[in-house]
Amino acid sequence: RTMKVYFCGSIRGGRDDAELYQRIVRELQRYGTVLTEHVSSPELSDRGEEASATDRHIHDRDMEWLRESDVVVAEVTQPSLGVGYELGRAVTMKKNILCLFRPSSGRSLSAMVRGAEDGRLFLVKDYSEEQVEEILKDFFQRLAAAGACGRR
Ligand code: 6IA
Repeated sequence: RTMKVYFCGSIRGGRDDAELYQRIVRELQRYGTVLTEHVSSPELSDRGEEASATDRHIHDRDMEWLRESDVVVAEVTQPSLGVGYELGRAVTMKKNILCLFRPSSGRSLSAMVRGAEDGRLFLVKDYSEEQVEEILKDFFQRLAAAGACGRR
């Protein structure tokens, strides 16, 4: 079956990188079904709200998608409480996790994310925008080689 990918990116934490999220999601769609495509939506502001969806609904639905997912890819340059929370929950669920951070931002990644790297299930990759394709290709190749594809 096709791999299910949970993409994380900042919403209320700030939408500065929304365009980059779109590029990443488009690339991820080559490898599987992206459950959280809306995170990259250009129509979505940092208010991150829609009239019908309460925050509890958003949280519960996202947790269900997270449980269903085979792999979690997070753009972590723009600090976001929601992304940090998702990563913590994903660790407990023993998901394959890839965090993407751009040092060119001048920011310094949280020790709670950088320090979670274990070289196996939790990977942190410093990158620049033009490396997105290459890094994802590499990551999914390794996953396939490790037989992690499609396994829960
Ligand atoms: O704290 P943040 O808002 O920056 O957290 C962003 C992360 O939490 C993303 O990776 C999302 O998966 C999740 N998240 C936060 N807000 C929403 C949301 N709002 N919808 C879905 N996921 C969210 C309403 C958007 C609307 C299109 C239904």
